[in-house]
Amino acid sequence: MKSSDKKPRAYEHRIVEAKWRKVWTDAKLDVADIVRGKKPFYNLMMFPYPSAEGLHVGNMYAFTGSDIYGRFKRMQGYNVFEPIGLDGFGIHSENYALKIGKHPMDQAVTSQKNFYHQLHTIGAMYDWTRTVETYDPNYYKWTQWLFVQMFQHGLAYRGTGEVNWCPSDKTVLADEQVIDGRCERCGNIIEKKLLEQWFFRITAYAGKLLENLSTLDWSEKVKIAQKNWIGRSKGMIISFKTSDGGNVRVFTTRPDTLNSVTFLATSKLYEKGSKEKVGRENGRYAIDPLSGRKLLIWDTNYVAPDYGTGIIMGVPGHDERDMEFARKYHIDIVKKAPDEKLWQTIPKNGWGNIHVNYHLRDWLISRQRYWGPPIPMIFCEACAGEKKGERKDMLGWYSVPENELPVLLPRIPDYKPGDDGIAPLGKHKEFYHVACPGCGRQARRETDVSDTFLDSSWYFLRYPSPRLKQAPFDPAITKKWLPVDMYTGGAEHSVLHLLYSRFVWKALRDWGYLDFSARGGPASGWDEPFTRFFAHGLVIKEGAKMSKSKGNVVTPDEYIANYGADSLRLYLMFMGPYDAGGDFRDSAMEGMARWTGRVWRMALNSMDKHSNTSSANVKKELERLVKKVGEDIERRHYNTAIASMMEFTNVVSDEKSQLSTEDLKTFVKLLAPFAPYLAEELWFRASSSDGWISVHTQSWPTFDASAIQEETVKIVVQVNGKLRDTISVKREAASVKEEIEKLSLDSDKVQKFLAGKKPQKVIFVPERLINFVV
Ligand code: ANZ
Ligand code: ZN
Repeated sequence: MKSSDKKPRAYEHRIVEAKWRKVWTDAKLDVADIVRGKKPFYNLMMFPYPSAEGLHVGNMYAFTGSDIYGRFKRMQGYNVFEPIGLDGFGIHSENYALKIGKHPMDQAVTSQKNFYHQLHTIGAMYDWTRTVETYDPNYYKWTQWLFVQMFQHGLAYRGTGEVNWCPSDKTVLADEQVIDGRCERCGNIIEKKLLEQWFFRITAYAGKLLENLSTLDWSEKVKIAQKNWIGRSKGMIISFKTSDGGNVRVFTTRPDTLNSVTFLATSKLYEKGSKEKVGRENGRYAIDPLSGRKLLIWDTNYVAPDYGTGIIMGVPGHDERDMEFARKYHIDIVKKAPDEKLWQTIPKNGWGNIHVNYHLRDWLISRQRYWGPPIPMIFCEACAGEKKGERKDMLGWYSVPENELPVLLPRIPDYKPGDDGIAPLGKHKEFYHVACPGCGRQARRETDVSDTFLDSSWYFLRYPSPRLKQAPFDPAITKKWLPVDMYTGGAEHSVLHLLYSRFVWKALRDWGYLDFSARGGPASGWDEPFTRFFAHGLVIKEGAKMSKSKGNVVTPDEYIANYGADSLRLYLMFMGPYDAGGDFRDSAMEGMARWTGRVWRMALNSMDKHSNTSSANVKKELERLVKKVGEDIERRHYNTAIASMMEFTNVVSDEKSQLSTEDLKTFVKLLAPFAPYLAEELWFRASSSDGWISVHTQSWPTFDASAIQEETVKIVVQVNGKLRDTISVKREAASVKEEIEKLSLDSDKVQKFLAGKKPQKVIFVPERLINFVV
């Protein structure tokens, strides 16, 4: 491209954006040098799931914040890999297809087109040569492979369990997908059903999943959520002798209250949901090892069958729940002081031992739905009868041999879920009739599909080598690019996706598929898929959560068309700190578009003047800006970075100010991660050379720390958003709202505009601005 192409005066975002998209694509600007690139930096954003026509601004908010960080890292000299794909299998996408009455396979094609089209426009530096779609057979072949590995390593098993059944979605849900007794997706009340299902033994990793949390650089609230979900409890299993010559074991976290035990309780009458405690005598009694007294055993509904041993010692004197039960059934209540010594004496006498229990449950992996990877397992009735099978503990079951993967999801017309708990594929003999891999006789394929969270538990391993045929991921490339350096996504995934991914990662490592020993071993944090995780906030629309039913979903398309992708990016990021989200308002969006225009004019002005030096105030302000924007990006306070850039344009717009072309270019670099198209166009115009070198591959500006150590700070004072005065204060005072408020109100200029009225609201931005609203 030649400098002579540098054309129009007005900023025409449509033309500029289209132009640079093409130039960037042709130059492969955003294609990471996966094999040779030095200083790899894997900047990952949670991939979207298509559950609507397209993305809304909430998605764009999330993607933009992640992209700014990636662009910043690239300018710091890293080889940044920023991939994108679609989590397109699973209940979200299937429900959407069902709703609009389209076959999920057809809808997937439409969704992919729409989503990718939109994602092309938002100005993110995606490597479009490495997309991953979970419904692509080349991808789910390896999701199935992962299932087979789980099976072969004893981590996948069949279990009959009381499962959460959603009568509306007609499927089984994992505990994590039930919120306050209701389905996470549709809000309907969950029923309980006894069904045989596939589970992954995530509980085998409970201890490691918990321990490693402390090594992670993650948002604290997310770590706490995982910690609570895993729920470690240290206690004791105590064994009581029973009247029929046997014994029962209880789990307690309070062995020190054994001296107040008055009964034992089982979970025989357990049912989730009932509030009123119910019990009946079991007929047997146990012996209190301390006093030798008889303790009645009660069958109750308030002890959970799948926690601890499923039996408890009742200590009404110290435990609320036991108290309620004891009152109702007139059981003795004893309240002796807890005895710390019991922690030693109980094991010393052989009555019990220390035991650590976790609240985490195994991962229920099967779904009686259509839109997912068929579970790659085969059951042979004949082999089961002859006590044969791939695993001794699961007679009759065989995994599909690797060379027969993928088990393709067939296109069937009756893909809707049924009321009977039978998966749609279970009505298709041509699918499930298969020869037994063990004996060759007729056997039956599993007809359930796997949970979407399995699809997304490993996609980040696939991204760097997405077209690889012979393995799920390339070992050498994986070694170079993983773990993910920065992961960004919604806090709502704190316990689901983020826990499953960690589990899968640890399992793969234990099986020998991941080797990071050269990078320092588990203790240094390579034991984890996501070194850093940042939970972004949510966008609301004029005070309300964006939702279809409220009709207030904002799609980015019209805003991009009207104002340009850069203005929308800037506006979204200006709403608040990136982890706090913000309220989307049309009027504020327009304000941001005006500022974009101001930047454009400021830049063109500066170029027209060809000045070699900036005025002193501009120089100084720029120095501070470089420091501020870099630091703000690092802590994802994009809003204050943008506010500082706005202030810079204010300073430059002063008549006495001069902005040299060199300093303009520095400003453009700071702007580049936020407004990639505008910055590229300005960079191109301001660069003297004929050859084009992207602003996005320039190095991030540095600053002279000593020049910034000034003592005073200027605070802008506004009345109703209009500049009325500026005051200089000591840096220490510049963040103290009360101080600044007092000083500002001392100003005659401010008093003149307040005109005797009392401010209803005072908006304060530390070290920057105070605004009195009257
Ligand atoms: C006696 C006792 C005395 C208890 C006391 C508590 C307080 P966490 O912290 O959640 O692990 N428990 C054990 N198994 C249970 C089950 N399957 N269903 C319902 N409750 C169960 O809780 C452990 C405590 O919850 C155990 O300690 C037991 O009651 C109860 F002053 O034993 B405790
Ligand atoms: Zn067989």
